[in-house]
Amino acid sequence: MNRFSSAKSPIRVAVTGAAGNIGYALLFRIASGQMFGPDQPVALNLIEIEPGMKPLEGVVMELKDCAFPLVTDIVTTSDLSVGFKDVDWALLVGSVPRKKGMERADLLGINGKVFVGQGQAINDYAKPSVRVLVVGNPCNTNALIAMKSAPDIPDTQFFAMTRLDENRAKSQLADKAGVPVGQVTELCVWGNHSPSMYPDFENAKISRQKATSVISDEAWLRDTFVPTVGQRGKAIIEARGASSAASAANAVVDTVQDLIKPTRGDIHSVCVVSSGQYGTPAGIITSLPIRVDGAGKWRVVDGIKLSDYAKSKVAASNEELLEERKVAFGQLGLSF
Ligand code: NAX
Repeated sequence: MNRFSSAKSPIRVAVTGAAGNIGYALLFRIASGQMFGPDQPVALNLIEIEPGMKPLEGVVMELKDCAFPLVTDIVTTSDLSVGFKDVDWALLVGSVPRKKGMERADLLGINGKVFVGQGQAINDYAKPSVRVLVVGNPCNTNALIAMKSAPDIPDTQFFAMTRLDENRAKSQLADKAGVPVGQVTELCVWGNHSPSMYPDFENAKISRQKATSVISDEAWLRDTFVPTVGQRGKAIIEARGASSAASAANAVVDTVQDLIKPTRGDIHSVCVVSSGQYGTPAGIITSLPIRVDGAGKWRVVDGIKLSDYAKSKVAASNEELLEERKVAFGQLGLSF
């Protein structure tokens, strides 16, 4: 440890797909202290597949050239037993993208195999207290597969990311209402991280008032806002010629922060294993409203009233997750 670091022992973080677009935006945020705090040393285990190892060398050169005082060591590897060794957090970002001619079922099967291997390695080599956040798509089902492949790690330590969708939704509402985005609170995205997700505007608040009383144009909320949030990733690809990376990395930082800090007042959208709350199918990893208590334990917030419209949107998104599970588990020979 160098002379600028605190006496805290480092948090060891594995990042898969470390040389990819999101990895490039994410690693510098972790290393600078934005994820775990300005006095928390971090050790980085950067995992890539063979073709990614060379670009990863370049990323590591840049990380070193930042001379981040909090970074205690950096491991680069394509060996999962090395990459997940003793990690406190596993951020599973790498995933095989859908290519031309590839069916959705093919993608579920190909990535499914990857997440079986990663889940098994996490089970065998990570700390038992490891927390796993899956970003690589289809992230809910990939997280479920990793969870099923890691029987010794509690299911409650597996998450998938919908915080980017929450942030996108908040920003859309803020723009429409003409307020700073920080005024939009209690906005939960429900369901699958896919265009079927439901950003619950009916329970959201704008400047502490019901969002629907600030934005009374219901047709806009249902027919413009909801699809805009669901299609935002596609719109970014069309405009930028590349998929969202900095905002995705930012959402990874937000999600980890949400999970390590006690929640004050607000709620957060995180995909967690359902135990049937709000009629969601138990056993799938779906986005739900959560809060974290003072002991660092997350719980699904109860008492949120969903309208029949909201219930039908949430149910449709969860139906999609059941279908993804059926297809992926069928191909992998896993049982529910
Ligand atoms: P890139 O294609 O730029 O990078 C992916 C990296 O992962 C590559 O460097 C590749 O070599 C590596 N990789 C592939 N398979 C691997 C494996 N088995 N082990 C380790 N590394 C592996 O994609 P990027 O833009 O970084 O996106 C990464 C993933 O995030 C994609 O699946 C993407 O769809 C997903 N996203 C998820 C979001 C979410 O909100 N949950 C939003 C952003 C993003 O679309």
